[in-house]
Amino acid sequence: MTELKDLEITYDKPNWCPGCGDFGVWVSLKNAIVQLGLNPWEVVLVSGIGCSSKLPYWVKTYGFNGLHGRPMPVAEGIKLANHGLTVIVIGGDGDQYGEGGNHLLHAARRNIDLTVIVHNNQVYGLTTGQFSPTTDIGEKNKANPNPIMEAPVNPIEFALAAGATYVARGFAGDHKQETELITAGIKHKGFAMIDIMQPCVTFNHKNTFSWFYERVYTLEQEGHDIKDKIKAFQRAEEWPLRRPLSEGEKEKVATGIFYQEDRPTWEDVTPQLGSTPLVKHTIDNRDITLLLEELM
Ligand SMILES: Cc1ncc(C[n+]2csc(CCOP(=O)(O)OP(=O)(O)O)c2C)c(N)n1
Ligand code: SF4
Repeated sequence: MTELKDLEITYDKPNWCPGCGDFGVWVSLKNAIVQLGLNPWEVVLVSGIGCSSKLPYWVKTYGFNGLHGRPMPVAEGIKLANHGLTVIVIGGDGDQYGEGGNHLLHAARRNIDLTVIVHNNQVYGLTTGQFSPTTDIGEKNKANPNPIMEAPVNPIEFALAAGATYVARGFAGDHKQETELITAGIKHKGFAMIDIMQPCVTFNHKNTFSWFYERVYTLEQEGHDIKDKIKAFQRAEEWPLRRPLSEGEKEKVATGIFYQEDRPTWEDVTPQLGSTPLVKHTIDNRDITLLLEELM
């Protein structure tokens, strides 16, 4: 039985800024691994580059810290080589919706059995707060003195349209819900994307913990039907806004599971994998002469 102490790294501890939302995601992910009874050696955390992407350093499972925006191909490769493993992708909003957006799109439509946790702080944190694809319209800061004119990416709509079969939004200020969403995402058979709003206390002075506390509500409270894709799009459309706020208007930020469906995974429809992971297939000494002749 895995306990939290089995996931602790003893020689190092996180160097995120005090109060960073990354801590919340870190704790919730470890809780989810324990609650699911996963052994540390059955889990691989794959990340890109960014403050959030350092998370695998501080969880005692297998881990791979790759290139900015590129954790998805690595994770897909690991999953195909050994689909007995639980593979979890960790990245920031820049990593996943900017540089890695194309990989996210194709992994979602394949419905490969991965869980993607996006630490969405609406800035590029590690490189000192430049605007990311999810920065609110009209924002400006030291790194970007002119108000941003582009409408933000809507991660929930993006994942729904791409074909993800589990789509959720969490908030790093609600550990209970965050743990539940991550646990359900890992349990889900297919491509699960969890967008977690996690304030960057150093570089995003707008979307703070208190900003979210005043705006978040849960879909569960509203009786949302997670099997209804049209309703999921309607809820997703509420936020982020693609236009400046009107006078007296206040955003509503839905959290919880927007959508979940059962659909065959990429592993299910790839006959070469079968029920035994590729790494466990026995290699015999077949003569490949005929194959070579056919290809020459
Ligand atoms: C291809 C490439 N482009 C740019 C960079 C520089 N870079 C490193 S981290 C980063 C931003 C990370 O932001 P995000 O993914 O949102 O994660 P956060 O730091 O906010 O957690 C950038 C632009 C890089 N390392 N590689
Ligand atoms: S810069 Fe922002 S995202 Fe990075 S550790 Fe500090 S608070 Fe967290």
